[in-house]
Amino acid sequence: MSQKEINLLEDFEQKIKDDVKIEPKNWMPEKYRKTHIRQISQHAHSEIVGMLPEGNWVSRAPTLRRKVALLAKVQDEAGHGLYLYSAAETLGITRDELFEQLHSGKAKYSSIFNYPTVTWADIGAIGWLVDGAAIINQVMLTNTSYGPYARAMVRICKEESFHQRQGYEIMMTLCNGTEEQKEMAQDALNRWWWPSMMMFGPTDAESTHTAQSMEWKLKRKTNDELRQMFVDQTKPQADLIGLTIPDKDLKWNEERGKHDFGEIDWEEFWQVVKGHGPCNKERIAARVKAYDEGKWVRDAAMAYAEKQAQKEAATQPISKTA
Ligand code: FAQ
Repeated sequence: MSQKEINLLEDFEQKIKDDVKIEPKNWMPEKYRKTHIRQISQHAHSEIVGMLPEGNWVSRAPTLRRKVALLAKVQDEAGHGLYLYSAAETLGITRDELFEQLHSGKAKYSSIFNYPTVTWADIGAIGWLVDGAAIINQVMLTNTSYGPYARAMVRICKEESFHQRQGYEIMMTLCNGTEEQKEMAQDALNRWWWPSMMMFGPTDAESTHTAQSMEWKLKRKTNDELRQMFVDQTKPQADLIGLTIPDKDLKWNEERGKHDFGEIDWEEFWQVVKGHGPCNKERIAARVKAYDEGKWVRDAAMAYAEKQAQKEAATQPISKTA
């Protein structure tokens, strides 16, 4: 390493230590750049793939009010994808490259979106549990070390918080309804609980990236710490609406001041991550179709931008171009 590189590295490390944000034009180690492209793009992919299971219910929402709220939520997820793809692009990768990685299976997206939404209660469970888990993970990211990622997360968290409440309100309404509606809510909780627990990723002992990401302050809390927060937050919410979390080992531990909980089926988690979940193929096929069908829109926008640029160049005063 040359003296210049040593100085740059020292300057970078000092910024991390002092909680000064790293910005796109600042020098950064190549591994920091690559790790951020990996995580931010996987996060962006999760947002837009996450639109699919919910989009499935837009036309079947039980009332106009529910339809409007769900439509707004699905549109929000598209917006989150856009901020995050833009943040990833500041690290020197193009949007097309990112989509290619998603479509070819090179890039991951959250395992949770490979499960089907079979009843209306699933929309409640996704808002309550999936957005609930997402917020816990993402609040810490508002304080992450890379500036564009941290700033994107501030707005995303505000919107996720609305999503979580609309989901919980759906569950609450079902629980206050008929016996059949309450059963539907319990059935959705039974199916979504464990996949939601898996969203936080492998245990700290198995996590390949946590140690380095904590050092860079990309992550501020580990996978297991966040999972524990999720359990402690969600259990009283389930109690309040009379639902039972499907985990016989879940109980309050007085000594730890936290809940103990059962073992996650890690075999299922890795199968889903590797592409063998119930809906992996369907999700990727839907994304590829949307990308192909949107080609004319991208082409038209590019042609318009080029025309505008030509017009502007032609009308520029001579003094400016000379
Ligand atoms: N699914 O070493 P770690 C949302 C992979 S957004 C699939 O622990 P890391 C909003 C991981 O990539 C939900 N793969 O990795 C919404 C790595 O593989 P790689 C998404 C997973 O990065 C709501 C390997 O396992 N949120 O829900 C998963 O330090 C409703 C080893 O793992 C984010 O992306 C998983 N669950 O920690 C939208 C938040 N977990 O890359 C619509 C930002 C791990 O080496 C509707 N991301 N893997 O090939 C993060 O905080 C982190 O990336 C973690 C994983 C915590 C997800």
